[in-house]
Amino acid sequence: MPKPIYVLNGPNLNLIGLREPAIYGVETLDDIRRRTEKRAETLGLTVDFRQSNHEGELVDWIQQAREGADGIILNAGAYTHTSVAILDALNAASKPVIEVHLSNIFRREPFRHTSYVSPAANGMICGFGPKGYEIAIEAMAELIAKAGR
Ligand code: CA2
Repeated sequence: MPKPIYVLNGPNLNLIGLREPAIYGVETLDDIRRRTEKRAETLGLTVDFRQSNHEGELVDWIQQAREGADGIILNAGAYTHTSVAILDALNAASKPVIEVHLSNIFRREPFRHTSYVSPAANGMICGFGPKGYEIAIEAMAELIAKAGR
């Protein structure tokens, strides 16, 4: 029985489209949820799209993914650059993981150039804005199809 792809979003991503449009664009997280769900549907996947400002809640959701999801797409927001707890949870999840960022973190401040999440990810997409979530869904569909072969 296919399970949803968890699309997990970290701190302050609830503010995109409302603040800092020069960096994060004008689409809200709800707009991104809709376009992600739409792309997933065309690929025969379902999405469980969530956002939290709390590190522990993100860790709880990643732990739930072990039983409840076929894969994890994660924009950990600022926790990307700090969280060993999220890295450990991803390593324990035994699921395909794709890391996404709206902005190109390597064109920004040096502290954003390090990702604690990347070592646990199959791949990372950054710099394409909301389109990155669709690219991630496409890549996830391929990873799942390959794993099932
Ligand atoms: O580019 C991304 O997707 C990020 O994960 C977004 C995070 C940032 O900390 C990462 O370095 C890169 C920030 C999420 C949104 O933060 C806002 C802050 C102020 C106003 C609006 C959004």
